Amino acid sequence: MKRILTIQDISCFGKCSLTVALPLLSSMGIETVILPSAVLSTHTLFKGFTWKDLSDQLKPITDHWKQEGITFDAIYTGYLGTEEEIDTVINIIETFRNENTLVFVDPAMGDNGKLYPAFNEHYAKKNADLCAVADIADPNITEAAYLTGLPYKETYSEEYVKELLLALAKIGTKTPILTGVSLTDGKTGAMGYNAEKKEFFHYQNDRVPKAYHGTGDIFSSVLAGAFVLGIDRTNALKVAADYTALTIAETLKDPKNPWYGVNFEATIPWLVEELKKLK
Ligand code: PXL
Repeated sequence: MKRILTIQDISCFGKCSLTVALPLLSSMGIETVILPSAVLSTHTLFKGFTWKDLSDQLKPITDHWKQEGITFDAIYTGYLGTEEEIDTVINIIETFRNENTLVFVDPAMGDNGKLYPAFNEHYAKKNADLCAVADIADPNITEAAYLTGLPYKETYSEEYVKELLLALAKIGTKTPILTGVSLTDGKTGAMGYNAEKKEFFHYQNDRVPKAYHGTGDIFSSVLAGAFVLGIDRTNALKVAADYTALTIAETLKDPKNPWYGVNFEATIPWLVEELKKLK
């Protein structure tokens, strides 16, 4: 069985970060080791959330794992918290990485042209150091603009998407993948760039007309899991994008659909079946 380490916060309530990554990766048949970067009462779109930074725990926990000889096939990072924490996480990656380890970075820090409430531009720039050591990084357009210093655009052409991808590759990411890319009306998806082979690739599906919090984490978890399972990049993008779209559609069907996240629990059986076809 493959083993992945995922480093991100626990938002106790709110269906994002570790509370979606752990169940999704486990249901994909991957042993999932978690390293919580912080504990919050809810995600930061709720008012009055509590936040306990766990930066000082990362080193002692990972030192213990090292002593135990624990290794990982992949390391997947998500929402972190502070600039110092990003440095600690880079150290952890360097300590545990070997030539076969997949390093997947989701530089979760903003959306729709804005940073999440807990972050500023300096933190955003610092994330470029983490993306520099990534095999794969999957920012959305907002995050890519902050990472690269290129302007954020609401409406854009394929050229702009490619420009962002090339700038991300320049930072050092081997295969940047931009999420939330819409190249045709009514469609959305992702476009990637393999810097070594100089190849662009993309997948688009029908846009479900509602934005939900936590869908970036769902997409990243399934995408990271698919790569860990050795699924090729086209099918990895397809399963992650289709699962996310299906989950949003399923959530909209629920008369009591939660504003703060999606009903990913209801669509896990689809994901499990789909993976059987791809493995
Ligand atoms: O879904 C990204 C995310 C993760 N963790 C926390 C967040 C957010 C987005 O706002 O607030 C704590």
